[in-house]
Order: sequence, then structure tokens, then C-alpha cells
Amino acid sequence: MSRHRTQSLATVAAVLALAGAAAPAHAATDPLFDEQWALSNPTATGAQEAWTQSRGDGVLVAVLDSGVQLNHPDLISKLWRNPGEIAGNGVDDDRNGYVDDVHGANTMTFNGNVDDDEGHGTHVAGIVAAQAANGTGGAGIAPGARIMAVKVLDANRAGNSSLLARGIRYAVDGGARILNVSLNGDGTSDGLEAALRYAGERGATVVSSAGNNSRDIDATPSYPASSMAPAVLSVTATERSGGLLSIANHGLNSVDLAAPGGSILSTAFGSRYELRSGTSMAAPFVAGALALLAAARPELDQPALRAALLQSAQRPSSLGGKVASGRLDVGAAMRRVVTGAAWATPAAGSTQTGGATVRILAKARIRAGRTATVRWRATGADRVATWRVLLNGRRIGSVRAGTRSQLRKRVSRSGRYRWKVVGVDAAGSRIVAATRSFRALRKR
Ligand SMILES: [Ca+2]
Ligand SMILES: [Ca+2]
Ligand SMILES: [Ca+2]
Repeated sequence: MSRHRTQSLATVAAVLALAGAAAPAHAATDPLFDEQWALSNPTATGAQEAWTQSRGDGVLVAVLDSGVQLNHPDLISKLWRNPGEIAGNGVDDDRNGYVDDVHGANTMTFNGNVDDDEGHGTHVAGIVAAQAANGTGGAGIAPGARIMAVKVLDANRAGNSSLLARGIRYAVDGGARILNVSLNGDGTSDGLEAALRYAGERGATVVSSAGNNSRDIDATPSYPASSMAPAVLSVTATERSGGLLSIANHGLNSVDLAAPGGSILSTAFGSRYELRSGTSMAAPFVAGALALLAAARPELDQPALRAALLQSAQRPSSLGGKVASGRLDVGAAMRRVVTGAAWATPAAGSTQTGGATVRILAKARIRAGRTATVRWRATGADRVATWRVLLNGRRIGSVRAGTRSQLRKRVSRSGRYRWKVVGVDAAGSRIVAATRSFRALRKR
């Protein structure tokens, strides 16, 4: 038996906001979204492009970790429910070995007590599937997915390979085909390897963090990431700059993919939100990416979806020799699995909700130092009370509907910019939104 643990706790950076706290920016959607760089920066993971096709609706993702805060406001609606189990009757109704395992199981106590007592699992679960567009916190990469909470770590975030093996079998038997394992140990065991093979034989993927020892795990393995079982998809972590996170493990043979893992904002224990860093944060972006692909192409099996992710990865030179493929680009992977006429194309520069549309009219290029103007045209948007205008995610103004439909802002620096216009109703709920990019050229 080998000891396994998560390693991200020491890097908790900050508590950013309380659930339900006043959120002035775009409260109708997700007030912390702009701080979630892995999602709000369109090129960090390609999630926004993938979302044009899929939100991961209904796909089950098992989070094998310290548990999940079940009543977190951004997670409460995202939980899997075991159809064969009656809650709170003290009976193992579906005879799977776990009493009252309604939202998942605790592999130490053989019951459904999966409440998080550490915080790590709650953070990981939110990266996968935190609820989007509910006016609270941030969003997950696959906000339509469901979370099965499998508690394999104790309050000291320690576990072992036999608890993990048990959790893998539970998740697979419960119907999960995407498992996230953000924990690592220096050794493996026959039982763990058998469970990983079992997952593969039943068509599941075990997304595993590469670990945070700044080492080459081809030379010094870390499990389950280094396991040769084909179901294992191991993930290292990148910084916002795109380079490898300094603590992240690497390995040309044993690390498959890189994904954002530096300063990741997600749900925290105690109905909060916080930043954490580590490969533990990178793996769930990949698990969620698989959920997006699975929802878009439910007839494709996990090996095909894994191949799409690996073949479409970005290959920056900074990751050369460190990772077998490259950096996650789920937008490119989506283009690989959804092709031709199947690709759903929204009208350029507009999104539509309940019959309302808005279209942004703005120059594609201006000269830095000049004033940029955004205009918008809405149809069927009678319920919109206020138009909010953002530039690169920062609110620059609000306009009462029916008064005017343009705003101006001086742009001092050259570079890429993005307008966003959001129409909200009198209660602050989002009705419609559109984005449009432009480039400010260097001053002459
Ligand atoms: Ca049961
Ligand atoms: Ca029961
Ligand atoms: Ca949210």
C-alpha cells in the first residue's frame, strides 16, 4: 500500500469573495468570471470556442478527492444523484456496499458522507462544473456536467492506494466514464493498477495530476500519473504566461498534456472562492474538457476523445521535451470532433437568449491614442433594462435601454481588445450579450 495525498494546500493564495456578496461587475452572470483566466482568456484553454457547441450537459465526472461541499451555492445544483439509493434511511438500497451514497461515496466509511473537510475537492469540483450564469462566483469549464463526489482522502488530505483503488471502482460502477484524480503518491500497488485497468476496460478515462515536486516523473514516477494503464491521462500545469508552473512535474513519456494550474480561482470550502495553484488544478480542466467533447459527440468513446485532446494540443516551445503532446486547446479538439455542417454557428458577434439578439458594430482596427466607439443593435430585447459595456472584461459604462446605443472609450495602448455588451433586465438577470474584438495599432 502506498500513501497518496494532494499537495496544493500550501499554495492557497487568497480568499477573493464571499458567496452572495455584492458583485457589481456583471452580477447577472458570474461576477468572478473575469478573474478565471483559464476561461476568460479565449486562448488559455479554448473553452469559449468549445462552449459554442457544448456545455457538457449531463456528462458525469467523478471527483476522487477530499469530498465536495455539497451545499456550496455554485455546486449544489451540479451534483450527481444515485438513482438506486434512498437518502437517509441507513440502508444500502442499491447494495453497492455504501449506505446512503446519494451524491457519491466515502471509501473510508462505506457511506455517503462525502462532505469536504479540507477544501481541495471542492476547488477541483468547481473547476470542472461550477454553475454558470447564476449571478454567483465563477463558472466551471463544463458547467453542464454533473459531479460525483468520491471521498478518498481524510481531513489531513492523506489517503492511500487502496482507498483510491476502491474509489475508482465505485465511480466506474456508478456510471462515471471521466474520473478526476488530483492526488499523487510515490508508489503504486497491484490493487491500484488493477483498478486503473478495470476503468480502461469499461471505457473510462482517469485524468491524473502529474504532481508538484518539480521533477521528471519519467525518472522518478508519481502515481497514478505514471501508471502505464491506458486509461490514465496525466496532466501537468501551466502558468498564466503559458510556461510550465515551477512546482509542476513533467515527463515526455509519462505526462500527456498540460493545462492551466497557476492561480486558479474556484469554489472553496465554506461557500467561498479562492485561488489555488498546482497540477491538482490542471487535471480538472482536462476532465471538464473531456465532458464538453463527450456531450457534443456522445457516440464517441473515451479513447477517441482522449486522442482528439492530445492531437489538438498547442505545442509551445516552452513545453518542448516536458510533455508528450502540449497544452490543452479544447476549442481545437471540439473542431476535430464536430465537423462540417454539424458545427453550430451563432450569428457573428451576437448571442441569443429567448429570441433576443444584439449585434455589435465597431471598427476592427483603430490607432492607439484615439477613442474607440462601440455601437450595438438589439432586436427582440424588450426586457432589457440596462446595457452594460465592458472592454477587456472591465466595465466601462452602463446605458439605460432606449436612451442611446453607443459608448466611447479612449484606448491608449496598442494591442488586442474585446468589447462586450450585456443586456440585463430590471432584476439584473442577463438577457443577451455579444462580444467583438478589435486591434489598436501602434501610434504613428
Ligand atoms: Ca448504496
Ligand atoms: Ca439508503
Ligand atoms: Ca457561478
